[in-house]
Amino acid sequence: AADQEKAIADANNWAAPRGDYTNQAHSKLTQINQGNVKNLKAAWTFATGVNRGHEGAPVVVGNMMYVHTAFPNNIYALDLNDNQKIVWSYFPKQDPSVQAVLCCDNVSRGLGYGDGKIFLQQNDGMLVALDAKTGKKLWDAKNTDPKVGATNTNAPHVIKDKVLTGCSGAEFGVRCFISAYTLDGKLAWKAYSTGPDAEVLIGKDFNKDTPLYSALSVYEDVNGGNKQGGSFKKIDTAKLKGGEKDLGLKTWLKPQAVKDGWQHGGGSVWGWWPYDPKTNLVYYGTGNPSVWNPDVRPGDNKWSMTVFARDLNTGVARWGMQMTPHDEWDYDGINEVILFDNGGKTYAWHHDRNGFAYTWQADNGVLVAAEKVHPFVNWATDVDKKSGVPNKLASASTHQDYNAKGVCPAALGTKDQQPAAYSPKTGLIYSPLNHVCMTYEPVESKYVAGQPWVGATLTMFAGPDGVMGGFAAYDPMTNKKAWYNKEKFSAWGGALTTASDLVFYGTLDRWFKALDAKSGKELWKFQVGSGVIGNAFTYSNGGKQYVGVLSGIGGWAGVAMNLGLTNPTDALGAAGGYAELTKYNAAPGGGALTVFSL
Ligand code: PQQ
Repeated sequence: AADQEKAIADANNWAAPRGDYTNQAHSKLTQINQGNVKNLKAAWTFATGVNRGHEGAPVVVGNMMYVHTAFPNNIYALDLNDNQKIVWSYFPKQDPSVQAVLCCDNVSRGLGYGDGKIFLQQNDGMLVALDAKTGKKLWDAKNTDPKVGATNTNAPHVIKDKVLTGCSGAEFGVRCFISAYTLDGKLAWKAYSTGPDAEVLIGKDFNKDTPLYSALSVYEDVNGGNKQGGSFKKIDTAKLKGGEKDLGLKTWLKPQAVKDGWQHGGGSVWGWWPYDPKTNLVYYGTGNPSVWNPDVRPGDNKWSMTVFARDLNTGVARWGMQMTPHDEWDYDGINEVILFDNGGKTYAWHHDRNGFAYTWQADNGVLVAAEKVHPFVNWATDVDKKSGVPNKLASASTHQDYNAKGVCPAALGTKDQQPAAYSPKTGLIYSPLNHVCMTYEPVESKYVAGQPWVGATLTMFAGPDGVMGGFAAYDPMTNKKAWYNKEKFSAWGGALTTASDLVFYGTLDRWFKALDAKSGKELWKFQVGSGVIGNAFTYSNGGKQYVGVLSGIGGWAGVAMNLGLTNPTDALGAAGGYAELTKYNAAPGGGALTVFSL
């Protein structure tokens, strides 16, 4: 939408979920700099009136700020020229039972803006467009059905004349997708993560520069593969035949827990999606294959765990690479892609849950770098550049009724929903980290529509550095680390970079921090009301720069403490791993926005 593109071009605004189409979360504002950041003071706060995890960031356009909340996904439109007075508010009516089918807390990752509208993707699957001036509802569309366990937590992404939204529910056996609507509410296209090429929107040119990404079977079984004692060995790349069709069907082999497993195959879509106007490609990742018990879905389970590049107009996929074929650990591939330029070319960067950071040539998907983000990653040794296939280690293979111990990273990955940021000034990526390992025991589980269908029991614990998290900078052309700071807990909130070489992020023990982007040295911090799982953002109003962040503990890391769950395996292992959060946060954490200025 023209108004959105104009708003994005003006650095005073924060008009898209990650600032602009690149997903860099980089601001050109420089008033707050390395010299004066120590003087940052709280300018104003806003309690959202809602408890539980608050993810994402508000939208700022001109004098208006639009703030979203966790379920029931209320919206407040605040006038920044009039002491943040509420101009309008919107209170969706959602069936409270939808909360029971959200896997990882009642989160919403924010709002979309464009065409004079504010777009909200409710947890109950309704995509809603409101008049940005008045809050009046203009249209809604039913995107997912919570009756079968399908929900939404993603922010709607407005890109040119489309609004993109996703689908959550791989812990409920949902067959997920990404969908694009026109700005007046008509479905333009829908691309499933599993199934026949016609429904995954795979055309004849798919992976034409990277044919081995479309190979039928990328592992050979060792000692019976899917059975206890078995594991998987990467097939010699020279023996792989690429360019195969309908892999979303053919890589779901039998026998399976449920007939035609791809029909309940997960591949959820709930991340942050960038767009490159030069090629008209939009990028996103798909989540884990359902069910978590890998033995009952032999095969690579395509196209779960995949980063796709799709044409914005048609949805047809240009390329797609599966990061974790035949997932055995819940290493969802949904983490954001960040686009950046280097030497006249555009690259797509992605820190996967599986503990590898990937860099592709953005237009054709050629893999240029794939490295472990931390040496503790112990399920694979490396990634084959031609096929994208990881060399799995038998020692980390998981099987039904066998408790695999000491697998690193844990299911929530070396990074989860918390988006990284990039600075074109330093040329570095800044990634919030999880430093968590696990035990993982797949168990038999029967599919019942609308009921949890997980099929594994986990415990989580701190990794070998003795902490649960960190924050690190990487060179995205090599994915080698520039610097690394430890954090007591996972850094579960998104990063922001500014042209004054600052990087901001929040922590689960309530700190909001500013670092020197070059060295990682901490320059300032402030303790907010509850743990931060929201994304740092910045804007300028009346000539003054502000930085802000939503607080409100939650997400997968905080859901157990929010619900008072204390059995270590509760909340898929988060209850034990993050038990100490109760020493830093009241439960259930209340949502608030805190905004700072000089
Ligand atoms: N959500 C969070 C969060 O907000 O902290 C963390 C996770 C989700 C995960 O680690 C997941 O695996 C996950 N999986 C699905 C899915 O497979 O459908 C959905 C979501 C979600 O929508 O929040 C999460």
